[in-house]
Amino acid sequence: MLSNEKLSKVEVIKLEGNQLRGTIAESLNDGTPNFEEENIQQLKFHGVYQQDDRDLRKQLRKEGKERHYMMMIRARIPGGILNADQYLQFDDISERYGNQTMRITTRQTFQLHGVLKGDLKATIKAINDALVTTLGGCGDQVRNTIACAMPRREPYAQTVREDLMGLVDRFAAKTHAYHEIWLDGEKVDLATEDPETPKVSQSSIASGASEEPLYGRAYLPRKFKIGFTYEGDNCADVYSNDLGIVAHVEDGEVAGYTLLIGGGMGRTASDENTYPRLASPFAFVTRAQLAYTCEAIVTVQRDFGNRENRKFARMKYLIDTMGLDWFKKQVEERVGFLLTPPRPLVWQSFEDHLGWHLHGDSSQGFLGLFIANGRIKDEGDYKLKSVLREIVREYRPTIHLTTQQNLILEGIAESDRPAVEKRLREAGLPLVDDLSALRKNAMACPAMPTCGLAIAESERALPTVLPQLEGLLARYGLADEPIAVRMTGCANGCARPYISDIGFVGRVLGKYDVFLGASSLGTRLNERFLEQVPLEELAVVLEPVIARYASDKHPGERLGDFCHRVGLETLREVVSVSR
Ligand code: SRM
Ligand code: SF4
Repeated sequence: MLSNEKLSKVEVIKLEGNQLRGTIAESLNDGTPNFEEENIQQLKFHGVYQQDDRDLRKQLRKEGKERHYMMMIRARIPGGILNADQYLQFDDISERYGNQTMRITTRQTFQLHGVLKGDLKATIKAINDALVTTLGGCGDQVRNTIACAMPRREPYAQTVREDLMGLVDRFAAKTHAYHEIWLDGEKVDLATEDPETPKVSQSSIASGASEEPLYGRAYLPRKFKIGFTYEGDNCADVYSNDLGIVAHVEDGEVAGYTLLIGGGMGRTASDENTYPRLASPFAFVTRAQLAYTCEAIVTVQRDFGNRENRKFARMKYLIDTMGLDWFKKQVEERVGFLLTPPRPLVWQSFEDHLGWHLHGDSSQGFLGLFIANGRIKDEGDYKLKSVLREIVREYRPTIHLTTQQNLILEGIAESDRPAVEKRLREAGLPLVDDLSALRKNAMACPAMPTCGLAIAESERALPTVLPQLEGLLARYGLADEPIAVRMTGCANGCARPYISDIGFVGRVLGKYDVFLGASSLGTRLNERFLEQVPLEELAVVLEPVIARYASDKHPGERLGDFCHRVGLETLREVVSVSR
């Protein structure tokens, strides 16, 4: 056990925070627009980040005024599934208390931005009224557990869902603080099945216990991310999680899971000792072994993860410091049996589940919609938020949020499809067939003006680069190539730019490092190709690479694989000659 002097500041705050209470309740009534540091850290566990409007910072400073504080609230929506009422409740809450937009995140949940401190309690209460929680949205605990978003009606998918929800329950914080602070002590029973869409199985999130049997007083050293998928379909980028869980389906049944451990994208641009890492194949477990093996993995990280320096506190650094064999022995000691080696994994696809798909030979299906940067909003003639509200009210689909920031309407009758699609198009939402291959694979993180860590634009900058790249690809006859572009406003990697054909990572205001060479299947990271390229030149500097790709690519070869095969050194020479 480390002495308090050695612990990082956040560790001390957690230890002294009385199981996530801090003085949040008192601060809610103190009439100020913001929280102080200790409570800011505690609030993350409750799904709340304190932010300020960065567009206003300069002006307010000039006027001698304080920052315009506002809160971002992140829900926890396991596997991204909501019923129609829950969706409509989020829509309503975002209108009443937020900035009128809803943001689908890369971990398939909703973020609401722009909530004022005075409205925070009412907002969280309203989210819980929809039987959704925000506890576990953020903080040093197991975060929202993600899964391949494709709606599947086969019995094996129900089994995987049950196993996922079992882990969600097991890893949910058990403190009563959340209910005391936001729900006036009420305990909401989320275990009830929704009669409308019974497959949306909910979990109980807090037992009311006054202590944490799993997390203890200090919770985990850092965030911990879990992702599920099915062998062959890596739409959810499972290798980017601390713990990836890959279901093997044989003869229509779940034969077990291959576990991958130690993934994480975060790095600090100024520190070469930090790095993105893909999860390593670890073990194969049966369904019966899944929960306690996962718990053993989480507790090894809990007990040995770095609590002195948060930069190195993710499980990937523990694994690299101590070695995979050491980690395995620790887990085996805790589970009491020898682990079975992981099964070899074969991936066929990584693409999101967009467009229209029928469920087998039924008359119902699902429609996957591309949502630019996950932002559901109305703006001018673009009436996405309104039209989704109307469609959800009328057709009552189940909503599946995806890990690529998109949204699937599930349970639409084939006969209703033309009317639904017509309404979406009229509201200004291009359907998947209207979009270039580049656009439907593009993602950006929020960055400015809400993210306190952003050093460059992202969500507001990517739309200026995409048309230039589309033009470039069209000139070289590559308009149909599914090239994934991902942009972030800093090196933390929230839109997973290190697993994409082209990654743009904000380095300073207006300039980006360019990354190339990843495997589109999510099994190889890309490498830094160029540094500090101005936003306006991003497409220009890539022209020689695209030209070379057009002339030298093998049939079916993806841009990332091509760059890896040819080598970034060679491609850098091509670029420098043409500059
Ligand atoms: Fe993230 C911090 C947004 C997915 C790695 N991330 C943040 C914060 C909360 C900034 C902060 O700490 O003050 C951002 C809030 C911005 C805003 O205004 O909304 C933020 N992260 C996001 C979202 C909304 C991006 C998006 O485009 O959707 C995603 C929310 C996911 C969710 O629902 O839980 C989001 N963040 C990710 C991912 C991708 C993933 O998990 O698949 C990563 C890389 C994977 C990983 O965790 O390694 C990621 N976010 C980070 C990091 C770096 C962590 C590290 O290990 O170094 C930070 C900074 C930190 O934790 O110190 C961060
Ligand atoms: Fe903010 Fe950086 Fe994450 Fe973008 S990548 S949301 S700028 S922390």
